[in-house]
Amino acid sequence: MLRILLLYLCALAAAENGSQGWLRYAPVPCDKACQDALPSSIVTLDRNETSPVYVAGQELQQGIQRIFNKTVPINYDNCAAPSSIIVGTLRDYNCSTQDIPELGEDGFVLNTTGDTVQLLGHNQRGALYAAFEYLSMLAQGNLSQVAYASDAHAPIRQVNEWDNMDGSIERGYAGPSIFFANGTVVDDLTRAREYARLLASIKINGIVVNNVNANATLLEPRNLDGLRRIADVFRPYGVQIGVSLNFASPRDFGGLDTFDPLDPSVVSWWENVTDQIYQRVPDLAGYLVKASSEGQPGPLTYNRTLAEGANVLARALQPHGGILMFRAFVYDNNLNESKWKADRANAAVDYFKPLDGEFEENVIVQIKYGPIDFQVREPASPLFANLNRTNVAIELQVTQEYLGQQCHLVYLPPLWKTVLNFDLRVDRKASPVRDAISGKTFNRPLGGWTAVVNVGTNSTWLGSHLAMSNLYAYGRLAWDPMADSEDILQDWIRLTFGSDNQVLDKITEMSMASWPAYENYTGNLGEQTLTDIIYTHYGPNPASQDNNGWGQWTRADAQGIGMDRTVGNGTGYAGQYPEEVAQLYEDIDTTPDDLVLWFHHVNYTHRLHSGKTVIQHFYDAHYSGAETAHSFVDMWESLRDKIDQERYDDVLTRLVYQAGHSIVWRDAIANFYHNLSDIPDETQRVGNHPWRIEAESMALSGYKPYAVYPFETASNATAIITTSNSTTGTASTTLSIPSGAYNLAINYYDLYGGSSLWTVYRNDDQIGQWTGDTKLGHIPSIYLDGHSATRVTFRDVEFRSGDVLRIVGEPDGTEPAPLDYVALLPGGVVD
Ligand code: GCV
Repeated sequence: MLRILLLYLCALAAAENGSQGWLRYAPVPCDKACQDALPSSIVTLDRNETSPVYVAGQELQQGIQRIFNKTVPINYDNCAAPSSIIVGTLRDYNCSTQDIPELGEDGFVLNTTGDTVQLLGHNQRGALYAAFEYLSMLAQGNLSQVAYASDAHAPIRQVNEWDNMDGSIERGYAGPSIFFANGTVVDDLTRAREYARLLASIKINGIVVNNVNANATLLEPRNLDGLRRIADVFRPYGVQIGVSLNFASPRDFGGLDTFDPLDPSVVSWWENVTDQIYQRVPDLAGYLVKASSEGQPGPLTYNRTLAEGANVLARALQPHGGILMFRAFVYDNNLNESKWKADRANAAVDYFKPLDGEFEENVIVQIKYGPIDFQVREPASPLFANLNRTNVAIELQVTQEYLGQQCHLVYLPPLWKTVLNFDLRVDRKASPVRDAISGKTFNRPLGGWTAVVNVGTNSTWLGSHLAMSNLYAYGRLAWDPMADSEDILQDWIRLTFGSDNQVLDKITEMSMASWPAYENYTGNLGEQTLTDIIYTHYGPNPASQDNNGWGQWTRADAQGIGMDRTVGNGTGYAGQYPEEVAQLYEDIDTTPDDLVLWFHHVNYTHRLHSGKTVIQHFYDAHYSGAETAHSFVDMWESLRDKIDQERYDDVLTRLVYQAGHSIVWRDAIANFYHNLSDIPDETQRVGNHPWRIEAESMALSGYKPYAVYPFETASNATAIITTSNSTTGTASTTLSIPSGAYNLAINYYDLYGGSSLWTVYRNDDQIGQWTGDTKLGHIPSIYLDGHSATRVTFRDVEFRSGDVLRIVGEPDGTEPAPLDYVALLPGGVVD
């Protein structure tokens, strides 16, 4: 019995469910010389169990135990011991007279060159960061001698969670909240503590725990008590919590008859609430506010400026040392597309530039990286160049709202770097965006970073093992934006999957190719992602961009496409940049191809710098992107023997899905613009699928044809569904193909509302079976469309001419076992 229990415990210990993220601390081979070189004790310069320095000591002890199987004792007052690791603040460190460099807030020294390993922080947080950085070296088998000081790029390094009080998460793809359920804070904050640890290890120092579309019930006394518990969990890891506020709370929650920010009763209401929060959470980082945007209340309701609204909250925070993150994501979502000069992209500068200098000193304007909304490619927000008397922070998105919702591998740092490194040429001088957010460009005291992360209860945190590279890299870049995307990635791979060279190479290759591939098979040339902006933000729906008030327009018609954002003839957006950049974008000849449709409206036959026409670029990019996505499957499969089964299988399932969905994207976008422009693909791939058999052309019994909307999300615009919700459908066809082995791909629709069962036969032999209930985490759809369109593939199936291929679909719930087409693909063919 004991033996069985031990085996069970070992299995649990070895479970690779992703919950440890990059802090797995897997064993690293260590011979006698290596063991001898390991420190023999840890000196922790703080005994307080809730202090980050104490936590650092514990982390070091547990990490070394797990990596090297060595138990290292912890002392609290023995700084002279040779061969020890000393962790603490510079103030508490008085063991050596050697020169220690000046450090900034949260900075640290890491020195392994002397008798002792010094992990010394400017403050407690810095000491903890040094400990995690040292452990990261050890976990990668790096025992080299290093000595350096490291300082933060900017003081604000936060994550935002869009968690709702009922436990759901807006744009979260990894299950429900780790903080809230049923209107209040959950009792068990174990996962919150593990998250705090992950964040501290990448030097994140703040977390806003609730959705910017905020619910005022957060301010109920029981919830303020809950916030106290959350803060208690994050504090030992040096992470301060913050909260999102609903601007109408004084009226909707407080019972006042107004939320006018200049009304004295509103001012004192906010002061009183702020005092109550700080009584429970004395080190609250501050507030985050989304005001007068997308239906959220704000000061504009009372004809007060955004600055007047922000300042009331900022002043309430000042006595407590708190900061107000005020979002620049303010725009009119009822714009009129018939007006050539209307442009949502203009909104942030239009609203905020006139207010520059009017915000209190503890306000930080939080600006999304691009002027629209986390698209696959956007130019840097011009607001970064337009606020020189206001603190600013950049807002990135780790959660992949418009970028595949963690069901597509998309390594994001290369995208982020296009913005961070973009030179705004303020006053004709070098002024990359990263300098605006650190405060360097305009000599501002505060500034920094935030990213919407939306972790959930899924053991992998983000719903996908590989997506965690984005969270890791976000923290690394917020500390040092000059760090190389690929170097960061490789640290993450070693920490997450080990140091095998093949593993390193393949995951690097896939990840680095992933954003370009995703851009290729979604939206090109600065056209935005082309996902469905009205519904799920997931699958393709290019038509949804236009003819509505949201302002994410492409202005595509039969002749051309693109937003004319020039000053000369368009919306004037290009003129929001400093002169040199404005000129660059004003002129189509100097606008880079990858943003040409962002800035210019052109005919489909317009020739790019690359020499291709716009339309041919669309076609080629989509085919090439889908091929790259398919190559990820092969790359991952080459690692079969090198990755534990649990993670290998999980990742493979997702990559196979992504490969199938990339075909859905490719065909939808290519067909849509082919249909609109009537310009054929030079290489005749679009609309020409020799290996496909349309489901509607098969012999049907219990199935009927169904016209899919949007048309481009079904091959030949048509699918089949069962004739009723309880009728089993059969679709069959007699094959006339050369005999041989084929990959049998079947495109179907996986709808929310049922788990249909499909079975596929060759004559009377069952080839396989699947159900329509893939729970990959993206927002599901109740329709047959580009979100629900899915592919299953059976590999290397032998067929002979004359064989009958038969698919039997059993509907379930409201899902009528929909089928689009089958493709019999010879090896190597992607279609
Ligand atoms: C939290 C986009 C998202 C919304 C989000 C909003 C924002 O519009 O789709 O879900 O709301 O951005 O950033 O406030």
